[in-house]
Amino acid sequence: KTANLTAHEIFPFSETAQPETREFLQKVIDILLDYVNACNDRNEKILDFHHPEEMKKLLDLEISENPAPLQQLIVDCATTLKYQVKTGHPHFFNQLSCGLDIVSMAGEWLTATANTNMFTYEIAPVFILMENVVLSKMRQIIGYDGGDSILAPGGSISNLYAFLAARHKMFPGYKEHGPRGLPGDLCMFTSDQCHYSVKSCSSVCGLGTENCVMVPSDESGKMIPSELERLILERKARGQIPFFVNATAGTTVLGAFDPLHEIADICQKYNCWFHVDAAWGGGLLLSKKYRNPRMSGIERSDSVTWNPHKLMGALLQCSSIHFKEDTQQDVTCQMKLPTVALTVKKENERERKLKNKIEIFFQGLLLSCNQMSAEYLFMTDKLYDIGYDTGDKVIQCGRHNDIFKLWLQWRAEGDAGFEARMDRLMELTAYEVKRIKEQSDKFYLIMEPECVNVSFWYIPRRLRGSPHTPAKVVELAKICPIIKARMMQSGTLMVGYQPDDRRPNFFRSIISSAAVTEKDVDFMLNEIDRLGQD
Ligand code: ABU
Repeated sequence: KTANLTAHEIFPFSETAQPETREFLQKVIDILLDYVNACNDRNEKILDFHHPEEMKKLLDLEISENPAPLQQLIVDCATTLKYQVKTGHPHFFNQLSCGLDIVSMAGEWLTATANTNMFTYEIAPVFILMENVVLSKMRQIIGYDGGDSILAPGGSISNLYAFLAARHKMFPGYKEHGPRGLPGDLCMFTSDQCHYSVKSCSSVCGLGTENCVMVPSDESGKMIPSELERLILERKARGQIPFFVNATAGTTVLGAFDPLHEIADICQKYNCWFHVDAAWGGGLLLSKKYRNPRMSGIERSDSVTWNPHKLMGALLQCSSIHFKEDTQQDVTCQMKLPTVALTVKKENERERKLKNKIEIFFQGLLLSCNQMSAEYLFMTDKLYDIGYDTGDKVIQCGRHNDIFKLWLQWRAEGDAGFEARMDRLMELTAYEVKRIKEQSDKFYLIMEPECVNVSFWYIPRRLRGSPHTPAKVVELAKICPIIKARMMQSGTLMVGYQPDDRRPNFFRSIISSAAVTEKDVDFMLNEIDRLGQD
């Protein structure tokens, strides 16, 4: 029926087109379901790789003057997924976000259908309440009592929110006066293994990357606390103001966890904001077995980034930033506040700081930091409690609904389900390490992993049996891109590789998909061996 129709002959253009609209959507859903089946079929390839110029020839991407028929749109949907990399396939070990959780995906479908914006309770009442419940649960798991949180578009932006809140809390004059509102030159600290978004904060927020100090890490990729202290003192001696320290709980490449208690002590000593980027490792907070000692001390932090779209398997994107600072108006404390009018006309610096303290207290740190009070959206005379409007707490206006898929998935799993999931991912990682060690003629394990990142080299036949020298490592590193290219051309497997500060290219496999089994781990190693034949 829909074959010759165009989009203007179904909803919302034609109000009588319920059957045609349903038929069109049903066809699209069939394509999606076929794709879900293919993602879960180990005989299917992960990808059908073509170079960009070749791919352009296989696709018809032009937007023409006239409307394309619905039939064409259905073909377009099928073609798009035909060439999409199946990140949910059990042989996809390439990214921190692997897998295709069916319940979370159902949530994303519903989210797309509801098509709302998360800035006000007015237009997203159920989703806003869900966000409150889930984020408050996550803060409790971190070990915060109270506090505030927000879902942000990715871990990099979550880290940026931490930076902004820290600067606002410590130097409230910046919001109004920019750099002139600062008492001096700020600097921040993070390990040399951190995610690059931390350094990006220093550039985006006007410190300059030279004032994001990279603290050396040890052999396993953990920040060295004594080096942090040494560098803080060095910058102070130069007259700078250290104000922000980022610790990483699960580094991107090696999966290392910085020593949080020792870093917290240093932050306390030098009055620095203590942020933990647990975008990657955060999921392990849900496991009694693996949470400690990795994450011990996280409860002492001022803020935490945690991405459910990584270890927890929520669909992209789903990233959260959590703050310890309580934002709820606490009636018992109101009495203790000095009676200073919030609208001081001619304020001196002391009054301004006091006013800011009071504002932060009453409104919350996030709101005080980011609020622009756009009256067309955040009216103060609405019929409901405007404390539920989240839009003025964030630097974006429109905010995607990332909560429903996570809420639905958490309902489906329960805390116990997520805990079992974390334990299983770690169990599979241990299995991979064991298999690598059992085949030490073919593989070289670079280090014992703390997370689900496994770092290794493949040893081709011609290099087997010879001592592990720097010259041999140079050769092993050259092989990584060759095998990766073969993986992509054969379409059977995807595992990432990269160099780091200490070594040239090596493989980093990630097990963060609930679909992976021991058989898939064996497949990965056997396939690398097959593709690595000289
Ligand atoms: N933001 C970290 C994602 C990188 C990765 O998947 O390897």
